[in-house]
Order: sequence, then structure tokens, then C-alpha cells
Amino acid sequence: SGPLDVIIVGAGGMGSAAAYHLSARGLRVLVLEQFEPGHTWGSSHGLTRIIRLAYFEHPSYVPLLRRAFALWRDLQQGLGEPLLHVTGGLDVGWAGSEVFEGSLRSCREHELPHELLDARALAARFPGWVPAENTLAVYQPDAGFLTPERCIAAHTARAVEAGATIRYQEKVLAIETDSTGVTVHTDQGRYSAGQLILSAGPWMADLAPVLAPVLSPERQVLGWFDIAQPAHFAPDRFPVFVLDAEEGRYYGFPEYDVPGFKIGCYHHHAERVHPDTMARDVTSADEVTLRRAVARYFPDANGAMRRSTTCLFTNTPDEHFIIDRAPGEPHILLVSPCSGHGFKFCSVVGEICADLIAHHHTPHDIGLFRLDRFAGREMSR
Ligand code: PYC
Repeated sequence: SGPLDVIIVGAGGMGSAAAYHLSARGLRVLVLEQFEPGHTWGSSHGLTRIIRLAYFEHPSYVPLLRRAFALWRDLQQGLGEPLLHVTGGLDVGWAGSEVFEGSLRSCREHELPHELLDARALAARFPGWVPAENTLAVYQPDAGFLTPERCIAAHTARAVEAGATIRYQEKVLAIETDSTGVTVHTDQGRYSAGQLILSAGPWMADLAPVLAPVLSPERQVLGWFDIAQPAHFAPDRFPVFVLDAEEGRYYGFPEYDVPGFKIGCYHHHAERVHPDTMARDVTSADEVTLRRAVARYFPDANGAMRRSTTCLFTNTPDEHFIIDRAPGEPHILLVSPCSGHGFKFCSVVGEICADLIAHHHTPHDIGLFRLDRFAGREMSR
């Protein structure tokens, strides 16, 4: 074995992808994960995750998304099952709404094929929808969903094949750095390496206290509702969507893998939770929030909520990612507070991690993700 090049803390979407890309380049990698494989405590579960190219959040994500799509396709080669399911995507809102206008801006700046739909055209083309009268939507064909648990399993399996070690159910207690690298103390031992990647999602601020003033882990809820007209919610008839509505911002998927129409709501109550103490049960108030949109916009799927789960967004103040060295800690790379929209990028972020660890440079444009954009921010805890 010999000395380690890099320790990765967290084997979720980001950590597993980093482990694969680093070990594939011949680096000696140890991954430490506090839970078991496939756990549901973080931000990398839920059976389906949206991937979309017409990125309303900012056009500079689009080149990263192109690479992410290519790398997911590479990863699924030879697996015997797809990880990426292309359904097309709808970014729905009204004239002036962030989702609609942002998506259109990305389409125009990057010359993405797209179609504009008003309420009538949306309902005619996609019969699962009953849109509000003033609705405007961007339909962009390069969108769909990933199966996150399977993506992580594929990245970790490939990482292990390439020589990485993954230690599950081992919790990091302390991190020390010196001029040569890092030493990580866990509840089971002590490990040293030249570099450290922290990709621990909502636990990031515990491991890198410098992030505490900027991160707000937030509780999120999603549910699967019984469908009266399953044909309208099949993957070939029902694109993934993000919807700005009077009632809030929602996102959803065609029926896949388990029965029901899956819908989630972006809760932005500015509540800050800790993942160890967050309420994990889905309440009737949560169901009401989801059902409000289901009943109005997807009435054919307004059946019983058969299944539900909570997860976490780890929000930054501007909701863009952080991918950067920790201040004054050249051996520590901070990767992952993704404000709830990171999973689709795991494949390309794994590649970026490998570039930054191996060469201290990446050809990908990650200027939007620098930590110093928050310099001078007041401690808000
Ligand atoms: O990035 O598409 C997305 C998404 C939907 C819900 C949370 N993130």
C-alpha cells in the first residue's frame, strides 16, 4: 500500500466521484464515511435526481454540465443499467420568474436547442400538466434524471477496482495539518496523507469551521403521490421539471422505479438545521405543502402520498457551490456545499477534484465557486 496521497471525507455523490477520478489517475486514496453504503442521512439519496443543461441558476454552469453528461455516460458504460435517463426538461414559471428567465438566458447564451411553451401548449403536449394561465415554459431536450444511489455505487466500485480503500461507519473526530500534509483522527484510528478533500455535505461546517458563517443546511421534503393516469407520468410523456409557482418552487419527475409521481418543494424558510438533530419524519404539514402544487398543477396524480423522505440542502448565501482550498490550509480542498443543486455535477466535480489534487489547477472554469467571494461575511450564527 504505502503512504496515502489523499484522504476524502464523505462517500456521497461528490466524495465517491472524487475517489474514482483520483484513483483512476493512480493516486493512493482513502475514503472515510461515517455511515453505511447507500445511507439516507445526507443529500445523495431519493432514487432520482434531476440533470438539466438549460441552467437557470447561471449560464456558466452549462460547460460543466456538458462535461458532466459525458462523464455520466462514460460511467454507465458496461454497467448493464443506465444511470442517466433522458426525458427532456421543463423550466416553468411566468414572464420575469427566475426559473423561466434564467433557463432561457442559458439557452440563448449557449445556443441550446429549446422551445417556448405557453400554458395551452404545455398542457397539450404534456397531459400530466394543468398549468396556471400565465405560465411560460422552456422545454429543453438535454435533461432527465440520474439514479443517485446507483451512481454512487458505480463510482465507489470503480474507485475500489482502481485501488482506493473505503472505510464505512468510521467517523472523523479531528483534523490536523502541518507543512507536509494532514492527519485525520477517527473513532477507529489515525491516517495521514499529503492532501485532504472534505466532501461531507451538511456536515462540512463541523469539519471546516471556517465555513460555519456561510453555510445553512436546510431541511427538505419530497413525496411520491398515487397517479390516476399513469400514462401521463411515464418517462416518455413527462419531462423532469422545475416550477416557479404562486405556491413556491417545486420540482418533479416522471414515475420511475417505485410507484407514484415524485415531487419536492424547495423550502426556503431560512431555517438552519444540523443534520444530526434535524427532524427526519415527514409531517402532515409537509404533505400539505407538496399537495398544494400536486392538486393544482398535476391533478391526475393527486392520490395518496405513498412514500416520502427528508433530505438536506447545504446552502451558501448566493446558492452557488464552493470548490476551493481552505483559507491558509493548502492541503485541504473544500468540495460540496452545493445548495441543493449539486448531484448532477458529481461526475465533473470528481474530475475537477482530481485536477486540483494532482496539478493544483483545473481547465474547468470554477471561478464562480471561490470561497473568497464571501470574505468579510459576518458570523451569522
Ligand atoms: O438541481 O434540479 C435541481 C434540483 C431540484 C431540486 C433540488 N435541486
